[in-house]
Amino acid sequence: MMDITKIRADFPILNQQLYGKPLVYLDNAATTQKPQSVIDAITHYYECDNANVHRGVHALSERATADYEGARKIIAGFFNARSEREVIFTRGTTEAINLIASSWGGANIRAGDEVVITHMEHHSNIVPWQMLCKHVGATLKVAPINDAGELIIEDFDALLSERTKLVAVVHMSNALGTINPIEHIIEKAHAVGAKVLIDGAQAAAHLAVDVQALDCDFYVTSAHKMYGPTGIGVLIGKEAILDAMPPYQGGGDMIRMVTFEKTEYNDLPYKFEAGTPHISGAIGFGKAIEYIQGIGFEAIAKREQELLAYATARANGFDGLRQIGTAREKACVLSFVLDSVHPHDLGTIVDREGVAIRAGHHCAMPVMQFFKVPATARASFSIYNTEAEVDVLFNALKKAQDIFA
Ligand code: C6P
Repeated sequence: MMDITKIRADFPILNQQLYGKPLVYLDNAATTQKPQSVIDAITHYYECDNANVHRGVHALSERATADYEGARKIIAGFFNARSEREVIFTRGTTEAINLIASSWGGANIRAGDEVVITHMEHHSNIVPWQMLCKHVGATLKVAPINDAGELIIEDFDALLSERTKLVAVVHMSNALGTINPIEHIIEKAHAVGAKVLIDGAQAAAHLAVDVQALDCDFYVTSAHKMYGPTGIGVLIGKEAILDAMPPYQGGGDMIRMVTFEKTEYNDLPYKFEAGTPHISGAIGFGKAIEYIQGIGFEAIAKREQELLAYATARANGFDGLRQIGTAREKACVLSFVLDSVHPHDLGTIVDREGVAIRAGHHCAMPVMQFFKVPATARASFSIYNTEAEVDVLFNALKKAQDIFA
């Protein structure tokens, strides 16, 4: 059994009042809060070790480099990458996808080729492919979803052909909570010779990910949705594919030798890490992963499913509430609209009750278009949330409904 009181004590930000009411933080899909261990690791770096990495011969630089590379090792272990060479630090999921589109896509996608995505993608996994397809004359194909917000698997399968060069799919939808059958997707895509990119921005804090068992070609995620800092994320790719890709950005650290005539690029992973990296971010990311490992995915999944079941039952019994996203395989996101209240008004009213939720299109406008809503309200849960907090949310929703009645 998870000790929620102990877990909540790890997150200092939770212990505060807003408008005289206890903070109820239910916007975890946007970004999770950070445990003290992550905050301490970042503070320690700036208080004791601050120096640039890979460059200095002095003690501080050696310590900073050891901790930065130590974080890479932790991340490689967490995702079961084959080696640290497969772990590229990026600014986050968005930059990781843009890196793949620009570098791998630029080198491998040609006129007449097809890139397959799904109707439930975040803009980060739509726009870079649209840009690439437009640039090279390729076609973007979109696999449809059903009314529950699930991928229609037969239609996805039917989209694949020898023209498909890449399948780019979200592991867990931020707008719906749907968990996609990525094992099936990867197998089918590989059968037609396509590479597969999995957008793990939402999934990585909730599900164990083993990139070798999955056999995906690229897996990307952001630390800030995994109890880590903002501005840092990771691209994990198969070494042979990364090796063959041209650099994404040029600059310091990504080179071995430079003359005005030519440049020799550095080995992996540094070939893709031009410039001074987000050192404290990487160190904080490593600590965040250790925090998750300390709890374990079995306990995390059990607790989050309990919370989702409780919130879903409350939603089912709430007059005038329509859930958007009712997939059978779903993680802890409750997206919904109320008959009488626009999601933005709802967000503002529940905020006055101390409840933080997100209202909007969640950077997934095609999902809103599919469900014919301008926006949804979204409560997203984490290990530190409680059933009592879910009750506070529903009391606040009732209040909003009464105001607009
Ligand atoms: N979703 C949300 O509130 P970045 O911003 O690069 O860390 O992550 C982008 C991203 C990509 N894919 C998915 C599935 C995501 O959920 C996100 C970020 C946040 O839902 C902010 S829009």
